[in-house]
Amino acid sequence: MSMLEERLREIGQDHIADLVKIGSPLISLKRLEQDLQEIDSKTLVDLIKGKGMFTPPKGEIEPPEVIPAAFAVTQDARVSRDRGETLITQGKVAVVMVAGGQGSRLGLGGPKGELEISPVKKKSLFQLHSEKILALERRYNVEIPFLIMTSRANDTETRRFFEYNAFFGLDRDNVHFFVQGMIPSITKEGKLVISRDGGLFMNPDGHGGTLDALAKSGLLKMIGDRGVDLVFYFQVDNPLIKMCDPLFIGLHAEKGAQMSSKVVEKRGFDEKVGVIAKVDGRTRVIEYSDLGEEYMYLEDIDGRPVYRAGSIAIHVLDRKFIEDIVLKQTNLPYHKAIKSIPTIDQDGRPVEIMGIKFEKFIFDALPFAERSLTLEVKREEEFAPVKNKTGEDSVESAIILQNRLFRSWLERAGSMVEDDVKVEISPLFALDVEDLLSRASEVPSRISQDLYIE
Ligand code: UD2
Repeated sequence: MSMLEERLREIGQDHIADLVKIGSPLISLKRLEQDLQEIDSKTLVDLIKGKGMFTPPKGEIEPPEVIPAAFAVTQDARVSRDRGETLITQGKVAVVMVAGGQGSRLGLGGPKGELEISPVKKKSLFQLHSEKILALERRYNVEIPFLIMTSRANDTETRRFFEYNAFFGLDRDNVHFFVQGMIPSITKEGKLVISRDGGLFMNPDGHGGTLDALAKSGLLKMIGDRGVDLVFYFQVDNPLIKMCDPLFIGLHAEKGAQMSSKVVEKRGFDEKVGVIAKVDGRTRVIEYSDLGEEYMYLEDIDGRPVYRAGSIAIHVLDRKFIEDIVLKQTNLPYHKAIKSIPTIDQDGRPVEIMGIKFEKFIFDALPFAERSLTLEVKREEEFAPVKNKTGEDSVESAIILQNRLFRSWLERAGSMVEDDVKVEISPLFALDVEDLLSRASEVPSRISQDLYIE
């Protein structure tokens, strides 16, 4: 019996071992071996047996402590912002962007980051994020390592896109790509599924896979060697991201937090986002589907949801905290989803079956933090996720929101922007409204046609 066949039988996958034994053309030994290398036997057996799965927290749920958005304009905020700026200037901060998703909900073929999203110039998400980092590097006269998590499906294309666009002006030596892990799907009976290319059907292991992938790629060590203490984490699909927000970083450091989160007020009681809550004294994200109605519809004295701190997937993590999680092999739990899976039937014909996909979520690291901080920010200033083709959280809405924000900055700088005119400000001209106010004399006093300011 070959080693491969033996391993498959050991883990109860006789249906595939039999095909290997007879040398079936449905199987590619190379692919199968490669796929099985992605995952150790113990994890695989755990998945099949349903071990290490996420279970909704059972402890006492309480509202979290949240620093309100209004704090940003106080005197205290200035002190925290200064602290954040100092940390960035000292090179203590690296950026991690998760971009493993394929944008399938958007009908996109390639990486989501290639989506053209800015209102006038139609810059891609990748370009916007890169230019924000470049603007920060210039502002603070520092090099900021930019770590981009891709997945098997989009890694080559993502690298190619950055190469082709000359890294959008960034020093290519500071841009690092790392590929997230893959995890096999199984049938409801616990059987691995053969993929159409003769290996196993696998999917990316979720944004929770970031921590392991950072360690495996050697990049966690690399940033440590460079003196980085903090990781600013965000998702590729938000063009309004306030990159390395010094206030957020400063507050995180002042509190000695290990992992911090940004939130926005939920649009209503039942908006489908995870909320930050305290469970048994530890801060965590509770997914929409796991928050019982008794909590979801709970009102405060102003009639607002008590659990309104909607997570927008922006975090600061201590590098040491990540190291701890990885070194102690604190496995983040797997969340299950029933999905349609492409495979082949006995005769090699393509079919779809319903099976179980597994994913890990980054926010499941939160309860491991002894200290964490939650900062509320204004949705219209920092959050315009691109999830759908049209309607809410779409390309359309993200363009409207960016345009609206730039218009508000220009109006504060004394410019009159006519209705129905689109405006866009390059991050390299002004990263925020304060930047723009300091360059108000360079801004036209009246804007009557679409304008890109660079
Ligand atoms: C996520 C959060 C939701 C809210 C929202 C904000 C979960 C389960 N929910 O919703 O609470 O914070 O984001 O926008 O996370 N990604 C990878 N690899 C993966 C999976 C995802 O890199 O294996 C990236 C993906 O490219 C994207 C981001 O993670 O940038 C979020 O993925 P999503 O769009 O599937 O998350 P969503 O909309 O379920």
